[in-house]
Amino acid sequence: MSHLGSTVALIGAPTDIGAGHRGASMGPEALRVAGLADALRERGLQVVDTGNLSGPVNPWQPPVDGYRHLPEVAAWNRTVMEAVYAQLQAGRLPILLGGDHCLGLGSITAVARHCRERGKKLRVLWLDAHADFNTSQVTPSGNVHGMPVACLCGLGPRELTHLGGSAPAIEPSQIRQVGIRSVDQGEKRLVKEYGLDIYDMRFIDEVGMKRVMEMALDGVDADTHIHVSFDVDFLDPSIAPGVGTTVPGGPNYREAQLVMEMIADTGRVGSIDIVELNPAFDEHNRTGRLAVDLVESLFGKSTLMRD
Ligand code: B3U
Ligand code: MN
Ligand code: MN
Repeated sequence: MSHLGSTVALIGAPTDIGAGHRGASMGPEALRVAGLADALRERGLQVVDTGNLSGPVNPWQPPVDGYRHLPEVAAWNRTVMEAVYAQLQAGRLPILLGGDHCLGLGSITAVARHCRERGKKLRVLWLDAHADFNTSQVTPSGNVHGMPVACLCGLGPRELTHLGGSAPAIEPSQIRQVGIRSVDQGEKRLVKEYGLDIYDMRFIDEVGMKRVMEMALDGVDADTHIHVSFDVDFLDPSIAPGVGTTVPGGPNYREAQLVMEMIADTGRVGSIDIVELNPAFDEHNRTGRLAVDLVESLFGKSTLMRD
């Protein structure tokens, strides 16, 4: 399946409501300035930029009962969920321009509903330095961008776990996490308990990225919808400094390209999040441009043969 002629919808969600640093709210514009729309058009896609969603301002308050900005996080996620669902209904491939990673909750809740209604299998590829499986009891920060995977699996406050009406939105067996290298103490226990499929950096170093992606994509078939949730802090900070929470020891440029190319080869990408890009930490939009470069590969651009 080629994406040639398909329509992609860019959805900006300019907020850092779930993050521990300000600035991911500037992510959508940085991706636009880095030429995302034209790069996708070059790949033969139609591109509709739907502009930016709006939501509550960031009140920058300390956590309450283990959550920072819970009502505002819920409001943003409801808006994101509706926007992503509307684009899927219209037959377009949504690309959510975050914003911090708490928005993956709204985005994936919408995608899960779409897949249920169409009888499609959902595979979520969570590319991240972090497992994002914290709860209010174990979080070291109260920042909800460290919790969306737990919430999607039904673990969290009702206003987040029941965004789509019922919980859980997805089962842990539908997710593969790649690039993980920072998991908090209590979070470790939870990911084990829930049986999350995590390809951490140690495993990637031991078996290589090619084998890891073969494993992460195993079972993907013609009835599968792949959702790529791309947290830019997945990348090694030496190539991607423009994020709030850098963690050393991430995939290098070549490994990251291979990840995107192998996902592209399946032809099953149905929706994407690009999150945590923080221009306040970036160098002349270098990380924004790298994200665009990698998204091009996700849509089949490669150096040889396939172009
Ligand atoms: N696990 C930490 C840090 C973190 C999670 N996601 C990001 N940072 N981007 C936490 O605060 O939950
Ligand atoms: Mn994340
Ligand atoms: Mn992360």
